[in-house]
Amino acid sequence: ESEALPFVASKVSQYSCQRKTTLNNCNKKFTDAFEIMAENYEFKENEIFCLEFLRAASVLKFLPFPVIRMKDIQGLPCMGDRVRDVIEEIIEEGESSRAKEVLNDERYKSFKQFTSVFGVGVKTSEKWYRMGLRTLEDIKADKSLKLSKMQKAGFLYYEDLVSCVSKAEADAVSLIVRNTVCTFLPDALVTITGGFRRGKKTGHDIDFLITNPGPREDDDLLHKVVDLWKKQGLLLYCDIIESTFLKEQMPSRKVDAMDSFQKCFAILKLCQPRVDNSCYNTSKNIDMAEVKDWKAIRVDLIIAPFEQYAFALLGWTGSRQFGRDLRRYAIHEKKMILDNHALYDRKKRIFLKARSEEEIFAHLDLDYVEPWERNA
Ligand code: 8DG
Ligand code: MN
Ligand code: MN
Repeated sequence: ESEALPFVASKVSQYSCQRKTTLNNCNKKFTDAFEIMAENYEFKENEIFCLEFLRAASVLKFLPFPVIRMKDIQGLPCMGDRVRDVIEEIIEEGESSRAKEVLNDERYKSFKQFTSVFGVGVKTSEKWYRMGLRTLEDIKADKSLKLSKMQKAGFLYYEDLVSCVSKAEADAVSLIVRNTVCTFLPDALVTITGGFRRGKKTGHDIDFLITNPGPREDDDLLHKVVDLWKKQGLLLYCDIIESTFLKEQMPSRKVDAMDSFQKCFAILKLCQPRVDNSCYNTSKNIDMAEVKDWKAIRVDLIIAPFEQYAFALLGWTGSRQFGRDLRRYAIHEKKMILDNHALYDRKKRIFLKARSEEEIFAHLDLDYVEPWERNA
């Protein structure tokens, strides 16, 4: 391949879609602190400060060397005063007192616990916190609280869902998803997206994008798939969101907009016989029937029309920061609007078609960035 070029900080783009960010992060000490700061601002609904720290984290994840002096960040984008203060302290003291304060903050600790439950976001956490509730035990003990169906499932399968999904589990679920989808649509294309497509070894869920090449469409596919899983006893929870996409709909300018695909947020029961502990079990006299031999796994299924597949794939592969920067770059540098459905050229007033992610990057005059280089 090409020769390694000397690193020039001032040439680093402020947009992560113009950088290649693999999972080899040599500045984890800094980026962990930034992510704590960002999450705390997210809990306070301070989007500006939250994004400031997320952007800074993304720049340092890209850096091919560990930062050891302030001089190392000279000329880099996204290094505002708040960010520099944290870096300076970590260089001098080995840790950030601000990040440490956040970790010890009562409000942060409560929000962190609350949002770790499937179906609980910042809004719900805020409500519970205002009611004086602080821990998950408080929530479970308060019988007057009205939990949504999603939150009930979140509490019911809590232990399984907070333990990460492994690559092996993702592969096992992938087989189930492919098999079931192909029962109804043999030509359907099922692609793992999200963190696993970016090469991550673990995830909080598994994301699948489903499309059907060719003319045949099946609006009932998702319903058929979950109905079969229900019959097979594999479905622990599911919430189907119907598509709200309108033909010729303008792409959304919002950098964090939700898309309008038909999708399903599900919890699957993955059967995984435990390693043979019969010796231990007989000696302790544990009935094997009581040993749980399955794990609850969060699965997202997204259905995209074939013409929108490349846009959906790009959006759902993430990372979230990479997606935000793609959209921001498209608007500010290209006068184009990109979302998970389409790309619109505002100067030419036309929609730019694409059958692959490569074509979308080309429309935007961007060098292609491989999925495993999108860990911004
Ligand atoms: P993880 O599950 O391993 O924790 O990470 P991830 O796979 O990157 O995150 P994710 O929350 O599962 O979402 C996958 C990507 O999809 C993420 O980078 C952002 C993108 N995305 C959209 N629309 C939506 C949406 O409506 N909800 C979520 N959660 N993500 C979305 O394009
Ligand atoms: Mn995911
Ligand atoms: Mn997901």
